[in-house]
Amino acid sequence: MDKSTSDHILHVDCDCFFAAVEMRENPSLKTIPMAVGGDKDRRGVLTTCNYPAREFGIKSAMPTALARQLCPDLIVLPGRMSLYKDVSRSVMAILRGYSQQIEIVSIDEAYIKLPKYLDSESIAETIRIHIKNQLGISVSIGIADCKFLAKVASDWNKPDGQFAIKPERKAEFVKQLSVSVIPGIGPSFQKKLKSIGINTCEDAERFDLKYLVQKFGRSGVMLYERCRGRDNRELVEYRERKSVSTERTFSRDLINIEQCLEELPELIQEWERRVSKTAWKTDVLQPFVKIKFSDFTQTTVSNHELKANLASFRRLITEAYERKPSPVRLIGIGGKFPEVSLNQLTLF
Ligand code: TTP
Ligand code: MG
Repeated sequence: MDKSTSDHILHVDCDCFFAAVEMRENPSLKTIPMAVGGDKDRRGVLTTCNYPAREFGIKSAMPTALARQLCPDLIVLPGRMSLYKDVSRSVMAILRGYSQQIEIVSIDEAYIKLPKYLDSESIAETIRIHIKNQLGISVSIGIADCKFLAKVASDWNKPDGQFAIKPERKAEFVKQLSVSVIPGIGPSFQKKLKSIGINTCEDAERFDLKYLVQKFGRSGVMLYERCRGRDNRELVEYRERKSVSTERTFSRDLINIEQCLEELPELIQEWERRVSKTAWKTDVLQPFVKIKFSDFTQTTVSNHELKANLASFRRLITEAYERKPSPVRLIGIGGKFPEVSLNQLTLF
């Protein structure tokens, strides 16, 4: 049993992601230097490369022509974004199986939160094996009590590894970190910090909050917190949208069903406008309605056998009203999306 006092944050990052997917599709690429990116003749750059290519000093965002100078045998593939997106969705679906609290940060990385009583290190190991067996690519995982340190930790034993910053080792671990690993501290900020003698988190810890704020404003507060290993940012969760609805509260209560039905065309117009911003068409949605009466009680009616349109909304409103024929102060209408598996959703 883990004795930590706060929940665990896991940062999961795929190893050389686009290249890993290409190596899965063609295993003969595994041991030779390869990259994914634009052609050198068109002044292209690389998106990423596999680990054998990294031994030549090749990196993401490097011009392809330069990469070929470093490694003349480098294989450069053009890239297949829709395949990478598919694999990404599968990675995220697997992670969601381990925690409902998930923040998808980019195509190949996400944070998940696990309750403090769980053994985060063995779960991380299980996740790595699960992803490898099911998808044929590897991920690295960092474990800590906050996002910033979990992200630093996922780089520690990359590729195909994991690293946990245990609460009792945290202070010591943070001290030796270069301030450059703190998200939000870019090269120009780093230069300014260097000029006042700050290279590591331990250096930064010697400056008091007032000084850092006067000199760097909000970034000073951030530096003050991070160099002590503190980061209280919550996960920004991606929530699947399940329905689209709209409602209206009337300035004067509606006193019979005819008045209620008269309001429908305008409500539907607004609702259709909202639906048009989603991937769905109105007639595949399952209609539901809500009525709030003047005594503030409310009732909802839905019917998954109907298609959402004027006729079905009329029918549901009538049904709702008849449950309690009394003055109405609010009407809401909506449509529920059909259930689809996670793999079919477009996340990006
Ligand atoms: P990263 O996680 O930054 O890199 P990576 O997964 O390739 O390698 P690592 O093992 O170090 O994590 O980015 C994820 C993917 O995003 C990467 O495979 C390709 C794409 N990408 C770009 O398209 N352009 C870029 O400049 C970078 C950095 C990444
Ligand atoms: Mg990655």
